[in-house]
Amino acid sequence: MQKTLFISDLHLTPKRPDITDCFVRFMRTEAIDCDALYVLGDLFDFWVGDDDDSEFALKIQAEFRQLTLAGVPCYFIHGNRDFLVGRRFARRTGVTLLAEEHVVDLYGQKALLLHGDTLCTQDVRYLAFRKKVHQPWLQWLFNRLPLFIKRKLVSKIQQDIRQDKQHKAMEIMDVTPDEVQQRLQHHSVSLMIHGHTHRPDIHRHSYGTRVVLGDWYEQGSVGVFTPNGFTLEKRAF
Ligand code: LP5
Ligand code: MN
Repeated sequence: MQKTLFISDLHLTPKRPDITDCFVRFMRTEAIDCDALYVLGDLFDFWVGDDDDSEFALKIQAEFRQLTLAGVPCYFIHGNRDFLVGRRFARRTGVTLLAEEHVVDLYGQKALLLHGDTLCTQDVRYLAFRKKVHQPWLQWLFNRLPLFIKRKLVSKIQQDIRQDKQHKAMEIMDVTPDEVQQRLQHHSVSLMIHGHTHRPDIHRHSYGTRVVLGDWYEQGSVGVFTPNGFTLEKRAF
């Protein structure tokens, strides 16, 4: 059967072997049979850089390598937790890194793919933070630090900003409808697929459809696109 699979917000970490096991099962038994796999960001809980040579980092990369070697095209859009996935990761895995907004043709229907963080325009503190950490010169500098220093820096920053998120209202952390409409119009498409908000749903509006992928905190979540349409499905741990 023709199908294209979408996943996001797995937040893979060595601390959650249950998520990793579900992901490995998904890759080996399900993704192996699909036309293409799209990862729409936050695959990792945090990715400190392509120099991460931990057993865990290598294991996840090996799963993608096996899939692409088997002839399944894999694509990746950065999330807010894995914006440091880079060219070395892509080379090692055979995964194609896409721009932050990518239009794909799915069996004749065009769809705009993105992580979803940039749609939350009310979250101005996050967007300012994002702008900072996306500066190429800062990433260049950060990538040259030893791995253990990068890990320390990341956990320090994570600690420092944890409070900030706790004080945000839920609606601030959801997409801004006007922004959704604008991005669809900009790309002249009527379908958008994203993750990030962890509020899986299919929203149908007069100006288009917005599919939100689910996270992998308590189960696997997969967006399945076939020539007959889209379904959001769960996979038990
Ligand atoms: O993913 P989720 O749902 O938990 O939260 C996101 C937003 N949070 C983040 C933070 C990352 O998860 C962790 C960042 C670690 C940073 C390491 C940087 C290493 C340096 C790299 C240099 C190249 O993405 C959260 C959103 C939420 O989604 C919903 O959309 O609200 O945003 C925040 O909480 C961000 C705060 O609001 C920003 C606070 C400003 C603090 C300024 C610190 C400056 C640090 C500068 C770093 C160079
Ligand atoms: Mn995210």
